[in-house]
Amino acid sequence: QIRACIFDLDGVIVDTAVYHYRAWKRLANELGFDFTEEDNEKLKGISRVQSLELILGWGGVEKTPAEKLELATRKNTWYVEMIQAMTPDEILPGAKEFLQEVKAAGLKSALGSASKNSGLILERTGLLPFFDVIIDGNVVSASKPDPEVFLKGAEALQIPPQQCVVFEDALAGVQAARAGGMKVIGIGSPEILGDADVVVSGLSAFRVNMLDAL
Ligand code: B16
Ligand code: MG
Repeated sequence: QIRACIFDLDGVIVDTAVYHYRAWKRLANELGFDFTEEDNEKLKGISRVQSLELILGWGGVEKTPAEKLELATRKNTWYVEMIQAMTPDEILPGAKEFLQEVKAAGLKSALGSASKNSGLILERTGLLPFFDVIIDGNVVSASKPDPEVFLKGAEALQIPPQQCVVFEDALAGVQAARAGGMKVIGIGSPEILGDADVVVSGLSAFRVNMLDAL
């Protein structure tokens, strides 16, 4: 019996990957190299510092820890400028309706995101009231596929992991949910997220009553 839903943010509720891409690309360009939108796929679900390490590797650029901190901060300033301007129109199809359905069914909701900017994004899109608990990059030390983010969500909701279901678009996130002993709904393609209990194209293709079959 599922009693709580834990949602990843980027790729499940909103598509902030495009803004991450624009900001990281600008940084790479300032450092004298470029990377493709295909490369950007590898940054989904990965923390800010890990993303920077990968990008510097692609450009063959070496930096000191202090320089890395400055670069990550510079990128985040541009990123925050863009997400400040987000509106409810940017909620992914079906996400708000599904969050409403979850609430109406009496289930609990938590956010389980790697982002340190999740509060701002939920506020700008008007989704903050739908979450009982927010677990994000500000309170988590181990990145997905480590289950910490989702286990902290379950703990804060006071619901056993076995009674939680995670909604994730990244392979590392599906693995994290599994490692935490939770059910998982993959959002995206079955080729990549095959490890999930069910894979759907988006939340518009999912209904609360489908949780009964898990
Ligand atoms: P920030 P999620 C992740 O969000 C993004 O997918 C990933 O690209 C980003 O690097 C990470 O958040 C950290 O974001 O720089 O805002 O702290 O998919 O875990 O909701
Ligand atoms: Mg994601």
